[in-house]
Amino acid sequence: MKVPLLAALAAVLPCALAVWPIPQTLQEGSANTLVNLVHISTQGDVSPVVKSAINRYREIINRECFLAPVDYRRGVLPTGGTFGGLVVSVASTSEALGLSTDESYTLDVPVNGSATLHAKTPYGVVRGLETFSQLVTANGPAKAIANTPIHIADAPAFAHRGLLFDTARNFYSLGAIFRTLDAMSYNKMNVFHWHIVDSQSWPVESATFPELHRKGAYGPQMAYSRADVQRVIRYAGDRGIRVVPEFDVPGHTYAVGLSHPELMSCMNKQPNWDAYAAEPPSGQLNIALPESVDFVNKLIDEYAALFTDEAFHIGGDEVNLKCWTDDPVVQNVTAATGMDVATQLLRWYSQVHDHLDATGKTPYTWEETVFDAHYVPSFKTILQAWKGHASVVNAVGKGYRVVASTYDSYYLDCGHGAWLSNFDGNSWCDPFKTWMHIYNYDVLANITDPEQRKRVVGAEVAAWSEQTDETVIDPRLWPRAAAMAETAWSGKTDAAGHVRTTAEVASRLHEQRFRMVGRGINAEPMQPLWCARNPG
Ligand code: CP6
Repeated sequence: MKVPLLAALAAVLPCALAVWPIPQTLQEGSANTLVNLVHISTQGDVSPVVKSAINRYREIINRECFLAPVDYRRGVLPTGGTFGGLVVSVASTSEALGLSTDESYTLDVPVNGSATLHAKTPYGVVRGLETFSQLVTANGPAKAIANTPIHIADAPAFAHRGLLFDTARNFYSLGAIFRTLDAMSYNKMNVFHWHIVDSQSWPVESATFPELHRKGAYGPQMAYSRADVQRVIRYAGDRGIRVVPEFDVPGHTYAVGLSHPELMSCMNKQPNWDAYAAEPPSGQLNIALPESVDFVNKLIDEYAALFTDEAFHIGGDEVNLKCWTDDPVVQNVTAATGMDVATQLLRWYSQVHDHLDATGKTPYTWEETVFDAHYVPSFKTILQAWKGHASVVNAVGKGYRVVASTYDSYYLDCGHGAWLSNFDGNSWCDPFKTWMHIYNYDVLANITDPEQRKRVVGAEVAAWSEQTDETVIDPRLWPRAAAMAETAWSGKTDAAGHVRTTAEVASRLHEQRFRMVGRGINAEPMQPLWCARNPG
């Protein structure tokens, strides 16, 4: 009785493989492969990153027993062969991780016998193991890989697939950061842009200026030690994720003034803070003081060494000129030299950018540095564009490489109501961005010149945290960040040049959402489970 019933169920449902993000090439067959305990072995030399990734994925695959929605419909697949283990090989043991790291891999799963995963670098292995883990699904009392034989050849469309994580407006424990890095790796994201400090708090230890975190953190337990930072970098690196720190200057620095009031302008103007800052509390480094340049350059020295990534983000956004025109020290410099505020700001940027350039790092800066202040940084600088897609087009047109972080597509904090003094029911970046809205955004739109298209190095969603902390971070990020992750890894089109639609990808994303929940990420539901059980 049992067997015919199961066979009948299975016959109804040839399900497409639900890998997220979708690989560049995916050839699938019509058999199914029985999977018992999964063994993963290596051939040739492999580096520690590969070994730890194998241990992680062996654990995930052998433990994972959730049923994603299509599995409910599918019933138990009849299997035509038995999985014989996964053999991993990698051409390089170099663990260098940066914008030019090769993340490509090929994966072959036969109907019967051993599967093979090959990559050029350890990080290609990490990506390929994630894909492999997504092929293995529950199948009655055992597991199976459907649609064998499978051949996958995969590589990212964009080199920078980021998440901005703001630990200054609200504090996050290391556990929440590790969980977020896990979730990023499930979606093949590779840049953790750590917006670590801002006006509201300075939650990271400084050895050079220990008073910064002592006075600037929300509390003694709410700061990351230098050792904590190293743990985050290692945890991320094991998952092929770069940690790009942002020390946002000269705006967004009120928290510096808690220990260094002598370096500041327009500290804590009340009640009309909004004449001096985008959000309270107001306070910017005083650009007329050589001491403020010196201070920032010493911070760059310390943190460029602590944060080992090739890139370093120096902020530069949302500076308020009135903060400085009202400042007596700035006024004195103007009187003595004839340099107006805009000119003093240019001088300040150049002194800080020259120092950052000299560390050998790749600088990142927000677009304002170039578009509003008209500073011309070195062309190795990458601009992060957030003021709408026109700013992406503008940045590549000026010859800069750019990361697209447009607020009207990628700001995940939007649509959660006001927190400022005018509690009028709107937030400044309404409306809420749905996963469809995020998926439909094309970072290359209106950029036709092939050289300019190449300068779009990637995409980044932002989790500004004025209204977010670890009680809500998972559903705020997931599955919406995964929508960006697919467009940044797979690109907008399939091999035939067809632009994927949200209708086509919805059930696959829904499955990825269940997969993430099964792995301990509290991703929010996209629809009632009923929809997946009653398709069409
Ligand atoms: N904080 C910092 C922010 C924002 C920016 N920088 C921000 C601005 C506008 C919106 C959302 C966030 N909160 N440091 C801009 C890059 Cl809509």
